[in-house]
Amino acid sequence: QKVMSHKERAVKCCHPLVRSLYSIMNDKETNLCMSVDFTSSEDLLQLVDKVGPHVCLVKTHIDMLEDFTTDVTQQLQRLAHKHNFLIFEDRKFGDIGKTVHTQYQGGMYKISSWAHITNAHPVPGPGIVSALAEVGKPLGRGCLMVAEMSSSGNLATGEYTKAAVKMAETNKDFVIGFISQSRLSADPDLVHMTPGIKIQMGGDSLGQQYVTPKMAITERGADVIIVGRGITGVSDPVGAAKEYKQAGYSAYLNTLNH
Ligand code: UP6
Repeated sequence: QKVMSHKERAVKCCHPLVRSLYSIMNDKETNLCMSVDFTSSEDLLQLVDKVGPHVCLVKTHIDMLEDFTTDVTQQLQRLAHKHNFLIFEDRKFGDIGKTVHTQYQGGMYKISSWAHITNAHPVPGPGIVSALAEVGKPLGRGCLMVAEMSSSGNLATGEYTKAAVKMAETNKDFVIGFISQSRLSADPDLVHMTPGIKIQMGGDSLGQQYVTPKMAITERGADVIIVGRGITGVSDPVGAAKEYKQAGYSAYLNTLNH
């Protein structure tokens, strides 16, 4: 199967947000998304400012912050502009349409107002996509379906995963891809993002399972690798980010030559 380059996808993909993402990936030569799972706003913003030049995407769990104010999301947007990356709030919405509509648009975090990308579990059925789209589509936002997970014993397999793929393929005006562990759709419009990545394979004590950047990209077909503690948990996060960027990008270049 012929792989489309970032450059081609930056022009040909149907969703403007996907074209922006691939154009950033092409310009900055990176398919790295950093997951900054911090509890302090200052820690988060400081690291994002340092690592920003090396990533295409910064992923947040905004509800982990103990000192959240709207200033954090304003600063995040400023840094996204400064370093040319997109913001992905890993909210993993998973409720009925009416509830997720309010959670996405309002509450304390107002996720739709600052996050270019968010994600949703397919478990409630297609109503979750229509509800989130009602909020996000007019703002040009995009959503990823959590079609597979990295944690051991997870239930996102088989028919469940297939249903998630269908939800994506039939809602491409808002759903821009997947959180997955494998290539689920041949459609180049749909972005595959893979978490559970570390240079050292293995896991943690709470069920996380890691594969290497190279495995995720060349064997599992990831477009974007999502790295958290591999970067944030080491003494030199910027050095680590450069390593993951390099590993991820050279694996991508290899897929083009095959
Ligand atoms: N994440 C996974 N696996 C999934 C979906 N999401 O690990 O299947 C998220 C976690 C965390 C990040 O919520 O924010 O990706 C992975 O972090 P780590 O690299 O530190 O393990």
